[in-house]
Amino acid sequence: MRFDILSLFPDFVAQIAGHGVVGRAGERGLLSIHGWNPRDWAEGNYRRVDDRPFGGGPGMVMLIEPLQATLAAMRAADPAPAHVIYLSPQGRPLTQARARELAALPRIALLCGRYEGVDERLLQAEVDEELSIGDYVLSGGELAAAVLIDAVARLQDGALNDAESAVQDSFEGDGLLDCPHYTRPVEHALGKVPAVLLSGNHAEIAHWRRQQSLGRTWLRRPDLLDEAALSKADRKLLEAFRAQWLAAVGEPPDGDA
Ligand code: 9WO
Repeated sequence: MRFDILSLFPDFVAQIAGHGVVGRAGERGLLSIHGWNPRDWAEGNYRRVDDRPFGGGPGMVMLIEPLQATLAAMRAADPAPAHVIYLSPQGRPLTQARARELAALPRIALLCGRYEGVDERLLQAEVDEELSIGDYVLSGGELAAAVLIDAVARLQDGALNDAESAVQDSFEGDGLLDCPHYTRPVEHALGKVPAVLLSGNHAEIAHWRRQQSLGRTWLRRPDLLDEAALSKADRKLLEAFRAQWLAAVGEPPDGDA
């Protein structure tokens, strides 16, 4: 799969996205990342890529022409059709489900805005999808693009090692939060490892982990619980977790119905 980054700082995105799992996927030939700087396609001695907003106000807006020229150069470099994504707080939320769909595409172009954003006409004409990685404002789309590349690249077949894939399946399969993890030492000033994990009883361990996942999702992200398809056994595990938690704390967590 091919990623094209359109940005005033394309190397920055390629750098942060080029480590760890994603870097290894690149070495394995599973993906490539290409940077395109609109400054290189801007006209005149000053190579302007931005101008003042009509209607007044602070900040600058990215010009149509340099971005169109950059997109044209990007398309001319490879015949594969590119799905063009603009990263902004106004986009639909990026989810694991959407990342999985994007991972099946042959080519994704990531348009990274700076300043106050991009002329709306360019977005209307050239962008297939606008995505947000969360409800906060960054200084530009670059970090959001790196996040998207990381989320999508690790889903390429062969990107993850076996151990990493197992972890991924347990999160993605059910949409619940992960259970807590422990390693050596068994006893530490900060606390003991839960005895069940030392029991060697794999069925009990699996039950405990499932219950922790359900309980943490209930406490921290009850919105995810609404979407999760819970089995009868899950409901019993969660009910027991709730009863224990309420007995210990005495009142339900914020926002619990
Ligand atoms: C800058 C600015 C300056 C003066 C007055 C108002 C202003 N608004 C902005 C602004 O929101 N700039 C954005 C920066 C324009 C699009 C690219 N930028 C961006 C993307 N910030 N945060 C994101 C982002 C992308 C995906 N998910 C979360 C946040």
